[in-house]
Amino acid sequence: TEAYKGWLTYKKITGANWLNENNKWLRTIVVKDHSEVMKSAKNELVNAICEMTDEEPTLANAVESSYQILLTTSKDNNVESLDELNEDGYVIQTIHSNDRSYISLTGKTDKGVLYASFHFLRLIQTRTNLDNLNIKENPANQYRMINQWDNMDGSIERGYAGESIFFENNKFTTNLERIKDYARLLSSVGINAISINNVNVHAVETKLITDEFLPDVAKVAEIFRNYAIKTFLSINYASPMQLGDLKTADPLNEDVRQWWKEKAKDVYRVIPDFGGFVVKADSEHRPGPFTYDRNHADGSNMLAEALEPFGGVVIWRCFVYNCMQDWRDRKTDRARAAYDHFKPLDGQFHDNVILQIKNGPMDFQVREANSPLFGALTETNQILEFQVTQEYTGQQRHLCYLIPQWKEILEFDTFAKGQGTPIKRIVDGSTFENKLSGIAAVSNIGNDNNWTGHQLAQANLYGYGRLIWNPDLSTEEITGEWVRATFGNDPEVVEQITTMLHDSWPIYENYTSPLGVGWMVNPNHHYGPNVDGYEYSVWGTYHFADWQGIGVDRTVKSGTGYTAQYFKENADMYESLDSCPDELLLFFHHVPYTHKLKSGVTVIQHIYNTHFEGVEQAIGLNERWSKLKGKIDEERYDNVANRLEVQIENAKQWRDIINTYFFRKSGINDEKNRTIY
Ligand code: BDP
Repeated sequence: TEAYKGWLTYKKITGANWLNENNKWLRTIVVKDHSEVMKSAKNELVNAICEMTDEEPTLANAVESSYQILLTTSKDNNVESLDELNEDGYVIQTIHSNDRSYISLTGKTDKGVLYASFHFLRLIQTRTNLDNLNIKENPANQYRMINQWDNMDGSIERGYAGESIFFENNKFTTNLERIKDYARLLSSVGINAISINNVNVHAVETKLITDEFLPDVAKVAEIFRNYAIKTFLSINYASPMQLGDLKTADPLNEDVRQWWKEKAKDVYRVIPDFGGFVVKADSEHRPGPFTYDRNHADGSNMLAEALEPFGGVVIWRCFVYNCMQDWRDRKTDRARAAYDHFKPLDGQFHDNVILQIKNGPMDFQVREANSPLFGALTETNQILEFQVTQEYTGQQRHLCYLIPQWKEILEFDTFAKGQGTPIKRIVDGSTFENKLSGIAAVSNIGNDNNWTGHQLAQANLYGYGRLIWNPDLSTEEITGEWVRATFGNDPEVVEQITTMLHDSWPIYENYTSPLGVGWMVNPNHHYGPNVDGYEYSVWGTYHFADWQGIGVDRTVKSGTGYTAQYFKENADMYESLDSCPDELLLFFHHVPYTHKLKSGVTVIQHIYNTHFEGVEQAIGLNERWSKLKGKIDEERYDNVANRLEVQIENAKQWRDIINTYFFRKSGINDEKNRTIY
């Protein structure tokens, strides 16, 4: 169904105009070399063109007549600017030479040709005229990665779209077709790396790097390889002990080092192009080097040495903080943790270690500050981590389009090398000339027929891939592509869905936790409102609301000193109440409810206003969607309609609980006298 096909829905082209003008190009495909990746490119083109035009293109080995599509990595085909391509780059060009015209999809490597093919299909989906194409693309980021948080029992940590497509009953799935379709979706937006199991590695997944499971991993890796995607595994730092071989996992112990070297050999014997290990260590009760009084450089470098001979890398996560802290001690600030742990180690990591840094210092909140580690690490490979799965942003029951959020983050100026050092230029490796760099994100898919639970949540996966390929793309461009590829070109459909997507993040922010303070969710599953859910617990996630005010004082002057982790311009901006932006006010400051925001209203009135508005806006989303009844197939229509109902109900709960809580705490009336319980 179309729900399943997602943006690779290739509907038959109706309305003769476009087809009449362009069909001539689509009848023959010339393939110059025959790697597996090249075959994937060819198959994608053949199948899609067939579906869209009802004609199966013929295949040829050489450009003989006019009007053909040429797939090639070779330079001898009149295409200019091939030298400007990087490994994954490509050129799409309509070439009119003396005796013939053809469209060349040229890559420096076969990967580029595959990406070019998907791009070409997108041009057809969006009805672009093919007569004079001249497109050159190089991905900005080298690693463009997806992290599955899948467990081998089939469950998915923070998964909201069914069970794992990789594992069931502590085994690998036998449904390899579905994995292939996932590879197609990922590759079509340029994703080139995947880790297939949860960063929290339990007993059974610890065995993924043993003979018991490596042959299965190899099968999956082959599927992904054919779509130019490298496979990684999350490993258990304590594997040498857990797998029963050693009594320690001390990174400086010779036996431990040897053990990992042997292990790496085992893995690469079976999967010669294996990507490497993703590691969550010393975080939320996971084992790590701290047990042995070693630091994270010791831990990651040991693994890096083992992988180095095979070209593998260690992706070491910076999500390290004390999750057992004393909440009464207001000095321990979880937001400080990643910087405090990793900044002092800058320069000590091997050059096949990559640190993976979450976008914010807390944990994927609807709004939080950006991690001050970006810009602070000048001699360390790094990738940024986003969360596509909507753990804190409505769990795919609510509509929350995250591209605008990610854009803001990527555009944020760190001032690391003076003005004009945005995060996107740090994580693409250009600012500090990192050898390895890029972006990763936690996936939002499962085995639901539509992959993402909420049909429109597919846009987050699509947009993630497109944005990290080219962070300079605008939200509008990305949304436009996705909506048209997924739902077709009916202007009413395009307009309504585009507007819904663009409005959705601010709407979600409105009715949930205000002004950057975050949290206020139910503990454990993190769905729905619970203002004090985490307030008196050990996790380090507080709002400090009392009868007078709310917010976390992270200033140097009177708080945790977190603001000092930024470069001066940003440190000053956040430190001062006057210049701290409204949307992050409570992330950085504790203020009275009567404090006036830059918007002119008081904090308490802002809370009331946004919570009332948010619900109205959620209702508005539903009204927009209902206009599309009959214009979209039932499966997709009903899916979204049902979820919007659920969203509205839950938004009302948020509104009522948040407003009541703060009304009772503060005793201050709503200026507009709306009902608060
Ligand atoms: C948090 C999740 C938790 C993850 C953790 C992580 O609540 O399930 O294990 O992040 O990133 O967002 O390691």
